[in-house]
Amino acid sequence: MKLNLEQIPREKTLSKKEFLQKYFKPQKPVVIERFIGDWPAYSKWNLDYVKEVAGEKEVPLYDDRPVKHDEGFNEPHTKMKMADYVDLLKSGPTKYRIFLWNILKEVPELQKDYSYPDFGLRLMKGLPMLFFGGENSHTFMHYDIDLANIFHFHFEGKKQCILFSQSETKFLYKIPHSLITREDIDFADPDLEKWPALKRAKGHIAHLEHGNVLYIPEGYWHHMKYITPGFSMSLRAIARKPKNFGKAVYNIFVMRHFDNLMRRLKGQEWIDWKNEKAVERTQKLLLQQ
Ligand SMILES: O=C(O)CCC(=O)C(=O)O
Ligand SMILES: [Fe+2]
Repeated sequence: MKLNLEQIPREKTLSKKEFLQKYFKPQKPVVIERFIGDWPAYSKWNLDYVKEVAGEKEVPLYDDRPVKHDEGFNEPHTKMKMADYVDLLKSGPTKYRIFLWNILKEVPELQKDYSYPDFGLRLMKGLPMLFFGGENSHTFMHYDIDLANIFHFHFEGKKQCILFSQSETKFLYKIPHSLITREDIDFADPDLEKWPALKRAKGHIAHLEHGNVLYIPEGYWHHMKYITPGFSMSLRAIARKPKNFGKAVYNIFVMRHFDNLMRRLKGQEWIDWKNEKAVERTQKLLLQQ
């Protein structure tokens, strides 16, 4: 048995009005295939170009090791020069990813290559973020701390994206006081006997290719698997639903600090407790369904 995933609709292109009516208002994901044909990035951005403009930059890298108590929230696992990282990506499968790399701060000249599209939402101009991954690497299933609307533009290669709305959280073995699910679930090929609640979850799936943009509605869970090496840029717009906005404020100002404090106080015991709780809570909720 497999996860219950429906294909995310694909549009060749989309007007602002259609986007707002068909996708933003009902909070549904969509892939727009040919939206950025007029951006210089569309023809210029690939791994060789990144190596050329940012080769000397030191980049923070993440692999898929489980969260440890003595590592802070989103702390990188190693560092490397971008030129060496691009070589590594091209040499074969690697788990190393770059997560949340701020273009404005790191390589401002890349700003000339894209513009902020008018989807009818106010995009946060200070936070264009890049993400890189090697063949077969994946991000953990998570949602973003600010539950933003995300426009995820993909460059070079192929990427698989699995999404769940917040309404499915009860089936996903969410870790309390964090934004992730159990890290030992492989969402690309999950063991549904071991994680039976997943059979109940209804999700969405899409494959992105160069130049495609995926709209991820507010607070949606997302799991990205790089089928081939590549990178993406996310632009974000603040959560509009009061409930989501409230959660964002709580996560940023309370949850994150509470979790860091508990890691310092209780160490690995805190992490282990949260992992157990994730299973316990999901099983309990399942019985109530
Ligand atoms: O594609 C990735 O590596 C992660 C993207 C992501 O989590 C995001 O855009 O919020
Ligand atoms: Fe994310």
